[in-house]
Amino acid sequence: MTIELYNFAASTCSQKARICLQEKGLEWKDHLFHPGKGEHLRPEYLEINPNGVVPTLVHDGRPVVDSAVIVEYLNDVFPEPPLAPDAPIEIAKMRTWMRFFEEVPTPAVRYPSFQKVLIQPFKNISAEKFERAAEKRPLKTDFYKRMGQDGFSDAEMKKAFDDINITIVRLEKALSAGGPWIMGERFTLADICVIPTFDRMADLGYKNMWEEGYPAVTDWVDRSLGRPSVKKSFYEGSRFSEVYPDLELGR
Ligand SMILES: N[C@@H](CCC(=O)N[C@@H](CS)C(=O)NCC(=O)O)C(=O)O
Repeated sequence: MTIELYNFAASTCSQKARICLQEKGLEWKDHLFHPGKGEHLRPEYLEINPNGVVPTLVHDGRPVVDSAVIVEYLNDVFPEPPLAPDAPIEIAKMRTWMRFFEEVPTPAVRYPSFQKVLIQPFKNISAEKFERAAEKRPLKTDFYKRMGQDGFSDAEMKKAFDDINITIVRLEKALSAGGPWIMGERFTLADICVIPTFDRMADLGYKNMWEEGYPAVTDWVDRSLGRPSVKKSFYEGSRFSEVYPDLELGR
């Protein structure tokens, strides 16, 4: 049996897959790409992930793409320890959280990530070179073009922060009524699919968004980041503040 993972160190979607692999106690062959080198856009990689993004899991030679699908797949194929509730109605609730994370905070966190950090290499290249870089992205051309070389508009940034805020408010309600995890007693795929977003926001200097006024979320973030699986997944070099110390991001 072989498990391989194509990923970036500092990618929230890759972190989800790594946390899940760690929770399951699995070993894998790590194909660590560097975003600046463009390995994720090469034809041989596009054969296994036509979206030109990481992560991709390859299990016994068969690729599985999309982080939320990857974690569900791992939980199906390697059921122990379980990372989903037992009752179908509870599984549906967990998936509702996962869908919400996919649609709301996961896209939102890209805005401050690019605005503060990932835009840097694009700032001082020619307009033609930037255009080519945007065009190369199978699913992200529009996102790159909207960012441009000067960054997103105030309106786009506001919407992103509003979406993170909605997530915090909803989680506060759920966690203060139950906990210690999103689905209650059991740590599940729902926690895995959103904790990297919170770590990223903290890394970019925005943890006051929950530390001021949302105690249940604050405790849950600390508890999550303290789990061995999460600690191992955020190894040295998997946070922007470590990769780009000069940006003084504020963790
Ligand atoms: N829906 C995908 C999204 C993956 C994604 O957007 N990955 C980012 C890193 S977090 C990426 O590969 N970006 C490449 C690029 O911007 O060129 C998933 O959850 O796996």
